[in-house]
Amino acid sequence: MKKILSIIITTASIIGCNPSKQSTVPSNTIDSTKGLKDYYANYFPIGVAVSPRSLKTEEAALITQQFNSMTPENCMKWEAIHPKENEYNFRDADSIAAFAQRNHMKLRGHTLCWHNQTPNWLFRNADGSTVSREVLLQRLKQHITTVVNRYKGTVYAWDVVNEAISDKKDEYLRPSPWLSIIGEDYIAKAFEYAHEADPNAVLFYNDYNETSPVKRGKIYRLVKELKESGVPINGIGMQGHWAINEPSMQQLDSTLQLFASLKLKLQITELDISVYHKEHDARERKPEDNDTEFTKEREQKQMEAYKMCFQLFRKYRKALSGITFWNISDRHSWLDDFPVKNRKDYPLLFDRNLKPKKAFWEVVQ
Ligand code: HAH
Repeated sequence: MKKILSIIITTASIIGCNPSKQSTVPSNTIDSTKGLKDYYANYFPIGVAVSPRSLKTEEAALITQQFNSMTPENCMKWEAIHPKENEYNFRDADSIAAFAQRNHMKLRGHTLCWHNQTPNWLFRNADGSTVSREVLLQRLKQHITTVVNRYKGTVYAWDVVNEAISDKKDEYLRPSPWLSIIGEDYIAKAFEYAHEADPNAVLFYNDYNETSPVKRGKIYRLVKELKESGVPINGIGMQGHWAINEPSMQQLDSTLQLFASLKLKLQITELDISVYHKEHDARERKPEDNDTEFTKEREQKQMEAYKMCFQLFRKYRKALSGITFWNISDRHSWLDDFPVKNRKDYPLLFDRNLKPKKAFWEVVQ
């Protein structure tokens, strides 16, 4: 018997998203009238990860003043946009898409296939057993087709596969239900489905810890093999979750050089620079973590790190087609909870009052 899918589609509520309402936003939240996007107009678009809520607060004025591209931080992830098999929730993503269109901003989609922030039903049959390769491919195709189709013409680029590569030295792909149920070709399939749904979208493989010599070698290999076997992949997204002590200039330079040599698009998709020393694994907070002030020393080190990064971004301007910050200001960052739970971080160019930090002036100089 034919299975009838009843898809509940929640459409955008545009209430509260009217740009004319922005006139109520205090104009003194920032001193300069020129934004990052203007300073870098001849280089690359400058983007920011946003939540639907941020577009209804005073942060909205900062976003439109500083940035010409956006990425939804969470609301296009599988668990948010497709929480149940027959239920899509487009409301939040729609409101971000509408804001981008109204303000003539680019929009990146994040992300179609990932091992995190996925709902429980995805890998299971109704009886709780693990789905077959065929069923999971069918679900992946249906999801990608639906989501990519909906934002066709608004989302110009997609992070198609996120974080498929292992962080372990001797392991190539990350163990995940995608890999164990479908096999290695789940990556190629995701790109094919996305390309079929929107042949004009720019399709990225996106990953973190991309400046590590071991991991970048694996990313290079994966993307090169995909490209050579005719998979419709257009670019590499380097997340860029960095810190005051990592990567070094040499490390970042050689990574950009290596990826640029693939002659694909290259973007920094999730930039932030933590004021703490880099740690890669999540852990609980300890007494030693109590020093969480944004000290002069941290400010200085972060400024130098941002300066170095943007020097190199300018050097590789021909290869780079976008730099996106992961969150807007130090008011809120995902790093407030990662890798150390509940430890305040200050990783962005705007402080908690939405004022540009010293690092901002270093970046735009
Ligand atoms: C990124 N992962 C994700 O791409 C993004 O969707 C999320 O909002 C924040 C960061 C980085 C990461 C992780 O999730 C787990 C361990 C290390 C790094």
